[in-house]
Amino acid sequence: MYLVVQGQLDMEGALTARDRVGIQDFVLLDETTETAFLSNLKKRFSEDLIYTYIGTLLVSVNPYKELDIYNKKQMDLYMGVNFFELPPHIYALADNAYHTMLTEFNNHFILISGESGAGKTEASKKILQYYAVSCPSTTLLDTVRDKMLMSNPVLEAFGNAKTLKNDNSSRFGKYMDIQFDSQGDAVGGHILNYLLEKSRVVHQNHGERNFHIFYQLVQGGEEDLLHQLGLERDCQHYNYLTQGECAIVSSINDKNDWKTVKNALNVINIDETDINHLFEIIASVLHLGNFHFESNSKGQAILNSNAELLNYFSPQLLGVNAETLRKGLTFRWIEVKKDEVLSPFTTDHAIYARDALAKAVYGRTFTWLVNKINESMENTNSTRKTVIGLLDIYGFEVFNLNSFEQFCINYCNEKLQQLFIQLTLKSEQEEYEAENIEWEPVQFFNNKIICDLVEERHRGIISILDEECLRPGDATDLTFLERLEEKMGSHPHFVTHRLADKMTRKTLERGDFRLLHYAGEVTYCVVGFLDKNNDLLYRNIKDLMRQSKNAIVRECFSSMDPDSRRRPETVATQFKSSLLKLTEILMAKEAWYVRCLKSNESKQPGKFDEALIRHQVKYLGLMEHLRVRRAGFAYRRRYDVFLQRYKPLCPATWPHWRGEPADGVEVLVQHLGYLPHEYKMGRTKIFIRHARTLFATEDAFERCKHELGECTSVAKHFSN
Ligand code: AOV
Ligand code: MG
Repeated sequence: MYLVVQGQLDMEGALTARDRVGIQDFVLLDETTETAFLSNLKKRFSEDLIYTYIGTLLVSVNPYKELDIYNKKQMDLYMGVNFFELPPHIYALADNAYHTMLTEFNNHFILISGESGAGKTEASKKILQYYAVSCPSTTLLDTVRDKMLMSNPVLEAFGNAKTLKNDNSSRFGKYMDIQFDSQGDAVGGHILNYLLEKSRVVHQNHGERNFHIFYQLVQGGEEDLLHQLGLERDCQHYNYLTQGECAIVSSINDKNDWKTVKNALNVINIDETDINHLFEIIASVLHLGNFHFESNSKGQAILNSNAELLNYFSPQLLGVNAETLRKGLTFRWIEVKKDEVLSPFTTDHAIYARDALAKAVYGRTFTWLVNKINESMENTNSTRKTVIGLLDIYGFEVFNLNSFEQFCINYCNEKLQQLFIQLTLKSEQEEYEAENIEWEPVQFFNNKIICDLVEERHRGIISILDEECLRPGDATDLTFLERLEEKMGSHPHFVTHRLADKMTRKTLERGDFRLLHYAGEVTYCVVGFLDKNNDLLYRNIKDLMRQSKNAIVRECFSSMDPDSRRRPETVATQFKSSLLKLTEILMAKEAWYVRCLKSNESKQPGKFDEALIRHQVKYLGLMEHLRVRRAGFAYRRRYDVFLQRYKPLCPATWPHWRGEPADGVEVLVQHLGYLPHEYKMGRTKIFIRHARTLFATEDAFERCKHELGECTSVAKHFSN
């Protein structure tokens, strides 16, 4: 508790943060060595204290066990309470973002980062729950909140899957705006989704699964429903579900999840007809996966599947003519002098066409679902809105075999690291310079060089990949690799087959290239890069889907580029543009950070793998962040803004200060007893070293408001 004693702020309370179980804020550590950092983290982790601050940044270590710290009682405890008054918590961060938004009427976002399995999605759910439960409420708004909450199980069912890193790994990126009105009521939401890993629909590596929804339907679906969809209650029956050889996972209860998802679909206003269409699509994908092709004597593909099934599922589920579908999967339709000519596929081609269709139908349905959720969470009433954005994307990942998907995911993580660097380390130091604040620069690794390597126009990997995709003739994955080697061979973060031994003493296979990412080395196998980047679907199949009787399929395919002859942008280029837009959206908001750390690779409760955590602390730049924070200033406010808010705390500034705002601020903070090392006066702003100083001032303000609230002029000031 902070006390105002004759105008002085007593910060004893805040300093007792140093307790038996480590220090709550790394800024208060005696030393800033990595060893001291890790030892503090470990001490706290062994006491189930998974959260620690670096100033206002929250570090979270995945405990891999349920902790009793996410209940309503805890939420109530953290409501309206400043940082440092209570043990660090994700609720404290959520609450502080919320209250800053309300007092400053500006937009915020919470960037949750960390590698795959570190706890980002769990953290984002906890934040959303906090807002849904603890913001003021009305019956009407309750339904909006239910929808926001229920969007999670639906999107996780369709967009998450078991990988080797995480049993519930996000396979899409998600940015969700939670909209608040001026009273602080959560009134609406909007989701932007990023690149779903569609290839998982048709292929899963060993030990991994397809998206959860398939298993939920097969295992949890009601008898009638399965019968209607022509499905067996046996995952082993479906090629698209069995490649990873782990359809059943002990940590996942597909049957229960099915019930949750069905209920959630109702809450988010998807009507019965659409729900049926949705399940028909899921079943269609499973049936498609069981299509086999054989070669006839001329090497042409022939569909060799259960004719009865084809005749049933095509019209009944996918809503298209069975014969046209069969033709679409075994022939290419070419226009010759305005006539359509059928050119037979080989079996490889036919499999390609089948898989492309399955991926396209699933991927577009996912986007349809996001749009539906957005419609249901849309708020049209309130005029003045501010938002808190929650960013939860797929974390950095390295497998034994890394492909185009890992390339995109890891590139996305590079971009977010770059954003973090720009917003914290770089701009922070630039601001001190601009404000003439004396400052000892902190060195840090700037990963911009890796972002450029991937995305630079005409020169980056994506451009080279696109060029190969567009080059007519003999372009293949291997020619793409050759181009890369020609152009990138000497780049410090790119390792080619030829240079591998010399540089890293680790061999590379012929079809591989290696990137030295901010978070570690990743070897990518180029096989499939061109196809995945092109993501082509044969035109006749698209046309067929556009005529589907299944309304969702029809909608998904008719909303495509009307000029279907024009070549669509490649997947990587689209992804690059969407990340650029995301960066712009985020840059316009005030940032809060949650850095999630994975405690161990084997998902064991309570195990603190020091080497693994040290590595993450390093690459996430936490030590540099700590150094900047310690040497720097946690808070800064423009003089006029600061003075306007806190002037009632000092007789000399209340009700009016006639001089320069900076002078008024100086008088005010002197009166409040700020010590010289606690703040600095810049050109346009006051810089306050520790957040707790500002919070103590804020507490004094609240107290003053309470005590003097009856006085009209003061009350008027507080209501502003
Ligand atoms: P991720 O989102 O960071 O990975 P998740 O949030 O899905 O990781 O967390 C992975 C698993 O760790 C969860 O399913 C939980 O079992 C456990 N876990 C995480 N946070 C907590 C917590 N606060 N308390 C208890 N258990 C937790 V990825 O989406 O793969 O990048 O792509
Ligand atoms: Mg996740």
